Parts: sequence; C-alpha cells; structure tokens
Amino acid sequence: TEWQFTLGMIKPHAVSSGAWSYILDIIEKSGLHIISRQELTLSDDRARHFYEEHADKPFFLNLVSMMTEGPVMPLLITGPNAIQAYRRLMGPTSPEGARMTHLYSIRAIYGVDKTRNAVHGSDSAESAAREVRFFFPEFVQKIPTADELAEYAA
Ligand code: YYY
Ligand code: MG
Repeated sequence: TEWQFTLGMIKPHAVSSGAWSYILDIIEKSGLHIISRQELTLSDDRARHFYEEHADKPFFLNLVSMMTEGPVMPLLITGPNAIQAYRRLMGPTSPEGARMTHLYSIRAIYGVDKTRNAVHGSDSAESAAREVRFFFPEFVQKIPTADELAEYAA
C-alpha cells in the first residue's frame, strides 16, 4: 500500500440538498482523511477544462451545465491507496446500477441519475495529480512525501 492523495468533489445537487455533510461522514468513516475542502461555483470555462477528457462525449454539455448550476465542494482526500479506495467508496457511475450491486456506495445512496451522481473522484495517479493541482495548488506543493518524513520516525 502507498499513501496517496486524491481529488473528490461533491456535485451541486448534493451540496444544495445537504447530502454533502453525510457524504463527508461516510468518507471519514471509511478510514480516509479529508484534509482540505472548499466550496465554490465553477465557471463554464473552468468546468469544461476540468472535464476536458470528455469534450467529445454526447453528455458533455449536459455535464458542464449540471456542474455549474450551483456550488461544488472539492475535497483533498488522503489515505492508504486513497485513489482506488475512494473510487470504490463512490461506486459505479450510474446510481441505478450502483443500487443493484454496491448498495452502500455514495452514488447508490445519494446519486439521482447518471449525471447527478453525487460525487467525482480521480481515476488514476495521473488524473489525481492533475485534479488535486486544479483545486489545491499552493497547498499541495508543501506536503512532504513519506520518504522525506522517514528521518523523523521513531
Ligand atoms: O469517472 P466517473 O465519474 O465514474 O464517470 P466518467 O465516465 O468519467 O464520466 C464523468 C461524468 O460524466 C460522470 O460522473 C457523470 C457524467 N456522465 C453523464 O452525464 N452521462 C453518462 N452517460 C456518463 C457520464
Ligand atoms: Mg471519470
């Protein structure tokens, strides 16, 4: 196992409904740590940039308009294997599918449909690095690696 950082994000419908607070509790209860969080409204440009890998998909415009309809809550999450652990905790993209197979996942509980699926999570080390920098740039630069901290260990 490796200590990792990943980017989570609570989507607008789950911020405005108040589900966000239950979602934070689930993430912490799973053993992951939320070490920073923000609440902000994405501009159209910034939402397009964040989801640029999906620019050619048929759902792109719908996705961008959903992501800009109200405040989102980006989360800086850490823990052992945090990238995969948080993806598993989120559950599959479709909440309907999640309710069939991953009953206690965040998307099964708080997802509404394929677009309003409550949360985002980075899907690889590369996307985690990019997406963490997207929302938490100045802060993350200063975090020592496990190797850098080793000399202080008991
Ligand atoms: O990584 P994940 O969020 O589980 O799914 P992606 O396939 O990367 O799609 C990103 C995002 O796009 C998804 O969370 C909702 C939206 N979306 C959609 O609105 N309709 C689809 N058919 C597929 C994805
Ligand atoms: Mg994805």
